[in-house]
Amino acid sequence: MRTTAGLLALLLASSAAPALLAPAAQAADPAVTGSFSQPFEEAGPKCAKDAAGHTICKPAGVSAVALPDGTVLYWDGLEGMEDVRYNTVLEIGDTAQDDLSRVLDLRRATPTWSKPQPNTGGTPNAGVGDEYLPGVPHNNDRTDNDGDLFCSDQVHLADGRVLNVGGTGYYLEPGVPGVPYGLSELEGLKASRIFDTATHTWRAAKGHLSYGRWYPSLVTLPDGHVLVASGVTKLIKPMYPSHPADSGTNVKQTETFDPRTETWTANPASASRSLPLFPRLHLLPDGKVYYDAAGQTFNPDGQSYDEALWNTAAVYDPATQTWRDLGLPAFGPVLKGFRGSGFSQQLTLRAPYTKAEFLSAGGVYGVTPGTYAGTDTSTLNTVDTAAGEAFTTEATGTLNNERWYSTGVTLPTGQVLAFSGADRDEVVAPGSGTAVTQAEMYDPATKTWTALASGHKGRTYHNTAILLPDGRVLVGGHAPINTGYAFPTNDGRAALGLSDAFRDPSFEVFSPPNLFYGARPVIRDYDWSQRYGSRTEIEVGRDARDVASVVLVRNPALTHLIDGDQKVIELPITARHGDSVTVATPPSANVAPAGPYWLFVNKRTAKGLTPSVSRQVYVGAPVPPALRDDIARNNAAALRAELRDDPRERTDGRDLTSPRERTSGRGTPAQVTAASPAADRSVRPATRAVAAGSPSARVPYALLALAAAAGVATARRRSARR
Ligand SMILES: [Cu+2]
Repeated sequence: MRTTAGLLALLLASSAAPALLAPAAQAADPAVTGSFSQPFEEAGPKCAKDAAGHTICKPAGVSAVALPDGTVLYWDGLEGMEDVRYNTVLEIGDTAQDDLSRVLDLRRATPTWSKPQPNTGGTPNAGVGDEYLPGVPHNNDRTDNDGDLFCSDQVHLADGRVLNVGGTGYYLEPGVPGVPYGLSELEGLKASRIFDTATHTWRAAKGHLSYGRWYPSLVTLPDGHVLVASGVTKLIKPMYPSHPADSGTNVKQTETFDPRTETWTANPASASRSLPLFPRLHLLPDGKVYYDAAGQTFNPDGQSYDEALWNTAAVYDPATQTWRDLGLPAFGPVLKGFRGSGFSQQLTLRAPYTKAEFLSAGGVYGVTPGTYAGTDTSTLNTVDTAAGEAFTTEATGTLNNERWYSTGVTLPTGQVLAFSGADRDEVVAPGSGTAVTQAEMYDPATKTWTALASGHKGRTYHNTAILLPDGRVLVGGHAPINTGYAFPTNDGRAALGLSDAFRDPSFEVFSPPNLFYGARPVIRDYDWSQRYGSRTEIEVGRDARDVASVVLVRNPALTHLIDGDQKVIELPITARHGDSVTVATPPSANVAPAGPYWLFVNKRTAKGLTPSVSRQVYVGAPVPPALRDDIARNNAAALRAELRDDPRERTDGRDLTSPRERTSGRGTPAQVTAASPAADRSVRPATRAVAAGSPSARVPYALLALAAAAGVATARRRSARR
């Protein structure tokens, strides 16, 4: 499946030229179906034995984080499955190994990979051994599977760090030292790790959790603290003789992380709630946390004695540290209740930021015993924060495929895409499903799903899909449980059309239909650090009159179909000038918790909205000093490529003029509706940012200087036209 370097270069070439991405063989109109690139993966053998005889494979994208430096951090899941000889349940506690991480760099024509250090994320304060059953012998001979990143969750902190929480420790219990068979146990780690984006290194956070958590969910709170909920301490035997009240269910207690001290605080009992694994949690624009009545389950055996509670959507108030039930969501036109292994995507948040909408689709119905076949149902839940979190729910149009474990991606233009998955539950019966490779798109205007192009590779269990800063989508992953919980084999599977029994380290890049609607708008000048409740001006050249909306998209950090911080925030346009728009920044950290966001501008076309390539910005926080050079360079390179690829820019070959000159003589301050100093055009950008109390200056100086140095011809004629 490796393509030639030349083809790859073409396929991954400038995002500003999406037409290049369309494979020649694809007859369909990409403006209707979108388009997948050919798959690509790291060089080298797919798997090889190490000195100890363990199978080491190229990692698959089971978790994926879009870093603010423009690269993608990802790591694998279920490494060591390949070494199971007879039965996964009896052996994986020994054959498993700590999963490996990678950084994928798609910024140049040819993708490159590097290895973060330590590559496994290290083994900080692994909780393994804390919860052995007294009197039961165990085998924990292997120490290289006690600090696995697999089954952790992660969010961006406001300063360039990524917080990673939980994970897996493997052992056999009962088990006997020296004997590689027993009953496998997967114990949730108390680990909390920090990934430093500036150095691409992992380290332990200073504090660790009070509860070991396997499959927890994180949500960043408005004050910058991070809430962790759910996860299980022992997946197979959740029995805890030292704290028996916690037995038989997931971790109900919640904890809160302080990013300054890197320590965790246990929340009071009122903050506890029984939740599924990887609960679908989101921050509401009033600062509370919403549970979308969905998560991961293990049908038909069940997981917790109180699973019935998971059917109810709920809201958590961090101020009072209490939960409140909201109601039962629809599951198709008839049923109500819990959705397992489906995504939950927040739709575009619009001013006045009181209506939060969440789209979930696919997966399986209900808690234990649940169902086995993937569903085509899709549900829209709405929480009205102006009316005391009033909850409404409706079934939308159905998917075009029955699909389990499909990943959702909300686009800057508001549509939601669904990728990958299988037609049935591959945790209930691993290897029994057929891959669903067709992508689909939900239109919030019509509340219907449309079938799009199909990907090249089957990606059933542990797939990922994340938005990229240029508006495309990185689709990857596939790390299945061994066939029927036995050993991995593809014998006979092709004939039956069943999913691949082996992990897949490849990725594909999907270009959504909205990238094929004609020339995309170009962000030429903007604030790379935005404070709350202010105004910010974005220069877009001649496209200003066609700008329909400006949005912020939180940098993705996804695993298991959930990104607790995922949001698209539309910024109201308060003024327009000849070549720029002024927008209101988010009113508060309730709407946009401080941290990294991509700024997109959406332009009206005859076919619909087409987004710009984004610019990396920070909201409510300065651009992290250690990342400033990277971000400025990336932003400049994006602008350079966009201007170079925009035929409308190939005019007189003149260099960029200085931004100062460019800023003067445009629209007058009187055209700006707001009195905000940030909108006062009579002040030069750098001065203006300082006057506004902005923690950082505008980016264009470095950016434009770089662009000018590259000799990019630009549109001085914009001024001439005015
Ligand atoms: Cu998993």
